[in-house]
Amino acid sequence: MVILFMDRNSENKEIWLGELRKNLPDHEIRAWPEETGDRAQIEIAVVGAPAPGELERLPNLKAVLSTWAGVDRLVGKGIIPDGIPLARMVDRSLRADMTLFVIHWVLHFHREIHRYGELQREARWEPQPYCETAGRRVGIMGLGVLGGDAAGKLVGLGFDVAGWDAIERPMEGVTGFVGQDRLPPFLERTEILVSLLPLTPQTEGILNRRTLSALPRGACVISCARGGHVVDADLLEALDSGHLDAAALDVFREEPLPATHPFWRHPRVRLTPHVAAATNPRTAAEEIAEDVRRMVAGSPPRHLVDMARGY
Ligand code: OXD
Repeated sequence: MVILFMDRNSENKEIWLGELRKNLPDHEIRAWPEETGDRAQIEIAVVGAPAPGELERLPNLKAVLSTWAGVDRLVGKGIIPDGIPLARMVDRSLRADMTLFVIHWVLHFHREIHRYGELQREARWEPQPYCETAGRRVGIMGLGVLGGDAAGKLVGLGFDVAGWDAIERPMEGVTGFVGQDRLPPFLERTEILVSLLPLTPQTEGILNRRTLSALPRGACVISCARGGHVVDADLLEALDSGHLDAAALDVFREEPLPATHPFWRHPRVRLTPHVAAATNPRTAAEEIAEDVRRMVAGSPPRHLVDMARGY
């Protein structure tokens, strides 16, 4: 098969091409735009950020494989030609990194490290009230590949974990809350909230004044999926009023986050530049190779996106 690797801004282009060629020695891997060649020969596009309109120009395209776990930049934007299946990236390395990132912040907030940081600056020796791990209520929004992994590992560490999702995804040890109606009780019991939802029209702005105020006073928020989940002004208000204790933010509506954004200097915000978990070309190329082999054998790729649902 002829496979086109398309990414307008991948810093890792050469690494990706090397890994794809290593894992798919019997297939031809071309780099967009310089090696595109005869467009009619291309059957699979492996895309990060494809140029708008480019995929429409591939008349024999059979599937688009995303190098990103989140496909919100591809769905509903007129980028994927009608009827062409899109698969999202499920990369074991990205999943493991995301889970470690989440665990880092859950432990940080659980053990009040953010508060000790403030106290240290004022040379105040003030042990904070003890909360045993089994009594710490963590809530994961989105129990898909990433949220499910983080939830399972947090259960393993002994936390009291609940998960909220639009669809039922039962998990051992995790108290499940399903659908809009069950969002309020999920929030009411959540002291540390982790957002690992896909970004869709239904989840856009889901962390807003109403939902944040449903969290118990002193709750902490970890946002590491998409910045579009957060209504920035509402989060700032909840932090300023003291309703929320702290927020760890890795993703933003605008990236890079503009230097003037109040998140940068907010004393209760811990901020990282969208680094929680990136696709690792070494492991991800193995996943892409597996999907290509499936397609050669006449099966569809795995992890197909439901275009109507948006993930
Ligand atoms: C992704 C990401 O979706 O890194 O893969 O945000």
